[in-house]
Amino acid sequence: MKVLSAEFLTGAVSAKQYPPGKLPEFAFAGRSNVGKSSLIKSLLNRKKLVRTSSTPGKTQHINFFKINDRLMFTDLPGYGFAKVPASVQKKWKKMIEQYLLQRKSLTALIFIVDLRRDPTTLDMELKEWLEACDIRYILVATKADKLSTSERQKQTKKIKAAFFTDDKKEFVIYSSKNNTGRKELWSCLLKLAEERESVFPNKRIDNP
Ligand SMILES: Nc1nc2c(ncn2[C@@H]2O[C@H](COP(=O)(O)OP(=O)(O)OP(=O)(O)O)[C@@H](O)[C@H]2O)c(=O)[nH]1
Ligand SMILES: [Mg+2]
Repeated sequence: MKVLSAEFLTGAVSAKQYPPGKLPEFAFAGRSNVGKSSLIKSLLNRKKLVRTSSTPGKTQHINFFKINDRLMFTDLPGYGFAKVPASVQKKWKKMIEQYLLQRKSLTALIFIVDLRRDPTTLDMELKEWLEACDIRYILVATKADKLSTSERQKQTKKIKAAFFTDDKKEFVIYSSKNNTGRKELWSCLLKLAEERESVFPNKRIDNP
């Protein structure tokens, strides 16, 4: 797969700083250190991405990337990192919720969990909130390379049981280390982007 271009546009903390929302947009969210930035890099086949850091809890903005003039990706701050004070986490939560509720071009959220771990209370709170607000999400369980085949199956069952009551929801097992799941996730993203474009043909899907 070729390397896709990712142009860093801006890091925003409030709606007035968001870039224009003209393209179908996908946001990447999950617990701190779960592998959000690695997943974006794996999808784009890139080793580096501006504005990603190896220090957990460092992503404090909503970082907007334009992908090949076709899509937008946003890397959201991770939640639940113990070293980030509760007051800051509260501020981030508000910032993320505002973005998810207001961003009209948001096509789906890529909700990332660690395949090795049982979903946390914070994961479940986000799930409930997304469902209550009717925000579409694709669940991605990453770091699959760290598990054996039988452990993968066991964890997949647990995660599915925690998230879904039926089998119809979008769910992808991923590894950013060896790119397991990349093709599947891309086809899911492109399908949703096309659906979105057909609803808004040649139309600016702008900020509120
Ligand atoms: N083996 C393996 N390691 C991974 C995978 N995804 C991420 N990692 C590692 O997990 C650590 C955290 O990954 P990041 O992509 O920085 O996580 P993040 O969610 O962006 O972290 P914050 O932005 O700080 O919330 C890094 O050491 C990555 O190399 C994976 O699929 N397999
Ligand atoms: Mg990150």
